[in-house]
Amino acid sequence: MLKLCGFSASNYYNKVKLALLEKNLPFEEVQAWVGQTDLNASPLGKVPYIITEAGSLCESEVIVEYIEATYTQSPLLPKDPYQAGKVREIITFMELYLELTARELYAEAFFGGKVSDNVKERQRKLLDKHIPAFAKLAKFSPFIAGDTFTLADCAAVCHLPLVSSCTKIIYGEDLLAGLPVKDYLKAMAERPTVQKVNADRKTNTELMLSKNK
Ligand SMILES: N[C@@H](CCC(=O)N[C@@H](CS)C(=O)NCC(=O)O)C(=O)O
Repeated sequence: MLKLCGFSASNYYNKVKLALLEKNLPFEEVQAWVGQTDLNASPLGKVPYIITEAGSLCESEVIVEYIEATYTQSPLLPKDPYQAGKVREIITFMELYLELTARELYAEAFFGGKVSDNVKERQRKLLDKHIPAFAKLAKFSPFIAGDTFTLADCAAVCHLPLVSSCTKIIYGEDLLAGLPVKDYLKAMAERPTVQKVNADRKTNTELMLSKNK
């Protein structure tokens, strides 16, 4: 059986977990905290990674693409290559320009650390440029890439809440407030798969924070 390695507080881990749940695939979760990962499977020590019968794979987008190509049930990408490209475009924007930009602030926003004013200013400028660009691509109608649940929703459900809460903590305002993110997340949270991911995330985040104390 496919093994998903990492921990449920991680947004990238949860993106893969949500894709597996949506496709109704059997998988085993193997808890591996940062610092306890298999460096052969994930050379940068990042989570998630998966163990398949063929071997290991790391990087969440590579993993979900592998799963999508291997298991055709409940497709999470449109058949049409251009439409599939539009889904991937939204994922790339969310990860490269929103999540990774906001990530520079997580140490202070979530982990009791400090981020310099310079970094806060630099990331704010980037977010002020990246968020309107993302807004041009995202559909929220009702799914992030249009009328069907796709891999872009698996990513959005896990990344957007972090960008919202982190910018609220650091800048005193949710920089995604101009987009229908709240209503979107509320609608997504009606899915049993999302409920499972969110419930596990809450429990695991508490565990992680108590371990780090
Ligand atoms: N691009 C990677 C990002 C994964 C990532 O950053 N995971 C975090 C946890 S949310 C991690 O493992 N951080 C530890 C580190 O970077 O050393 C992916 O898509 O899988």
